[in-house]
Amino acid sequence: MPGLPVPPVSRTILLTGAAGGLGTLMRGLLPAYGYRLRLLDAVPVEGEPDAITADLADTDALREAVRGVDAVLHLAGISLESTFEKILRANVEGTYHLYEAARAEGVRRIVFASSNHAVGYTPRPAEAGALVPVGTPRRPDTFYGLSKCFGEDLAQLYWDKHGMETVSVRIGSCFAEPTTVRMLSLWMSPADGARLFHAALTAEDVGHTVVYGSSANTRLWWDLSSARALGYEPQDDSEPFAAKLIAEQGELEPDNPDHAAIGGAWVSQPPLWPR
Ligand code: NAI
Ligand code: 15L
Repeated sequence: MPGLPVPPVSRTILLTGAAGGLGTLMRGLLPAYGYRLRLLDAVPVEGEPDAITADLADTDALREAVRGVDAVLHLAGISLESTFEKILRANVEGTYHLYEAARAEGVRRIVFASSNHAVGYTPRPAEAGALVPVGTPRRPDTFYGLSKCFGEDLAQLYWDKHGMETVSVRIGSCFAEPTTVRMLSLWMSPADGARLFHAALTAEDVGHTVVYGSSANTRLWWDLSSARALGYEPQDDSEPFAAKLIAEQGELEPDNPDHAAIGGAWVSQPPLWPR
């Protein structure tokens, strides 16, 4: 059947952040790949009475949640800029607690939702067709982006130290449709998101691999080759949305805050201090 994975898999995956936007999309899409999903979120997951309601700070609940799963798709966390203290607790300490629980329970692989904001200050390519490589130095644009850098380094440490594998997916913008001109370059359709997560969950010998998460956009800014090497074959392109968005918002001219860097307007966002 077109669009469905071949072959289907039969694996139990812990999906953290299951109540969120991306978690909700993936709850809809990943079962078609054969996954059994165990769900976790700090808040109840609507329509899912068996979902685990637990904070990433609850180490006992995390141990139980990861017990017996084949892999974790780790989406939980603060998904926008916040105070350093909040980011520290949810994204830094929370991700550490998850990795420790997974290590203790012998889970072999985590797919980690990193973000374009880990490289947010990277200038967007000046020439059409030039692509930012996955090995570009990280340049977080926010405390949020910094926490994603931490997550990537944590993943590397757990691979080197414990042999636990991770695919860190620097997601662009995964929503039903792109809503800004910048997103025309970074958009990952939900269906391509499921394809990429499936590839990241099933590819062999990934060690710690960092990939960018986008569809095959005509206006792509970054290099998808490490994602493709996992077996990811994006099927979508944001271009059908381009004419309408450009008519409404204009091209990314220098006066547009989204113009200069991959992180868009996030690079000019003032820091949020603790109180
Ligand atoms: P979201 O904010 O809609 O969902 C995040 C979920 O995590 C929420 O349901 C929230 O309750 C849960 N959560 C937050 N702190 C928690 C904690 N301490 N313990 C347990 N659960 C907690 O975010 P979205 O858009 O679904 O993103 C999912 C992940 O993907 C996030 O890690 C985000 O940083 C990352 N990402 C998403 C992108 C996107 O385009 N949607 C782009 C780049 C990265
Ligand atoms: C992210 O990392 C956020 O989690 C998501 O909500 C979007 O803002 C996305 O980046 C983006 O840059 O569009």
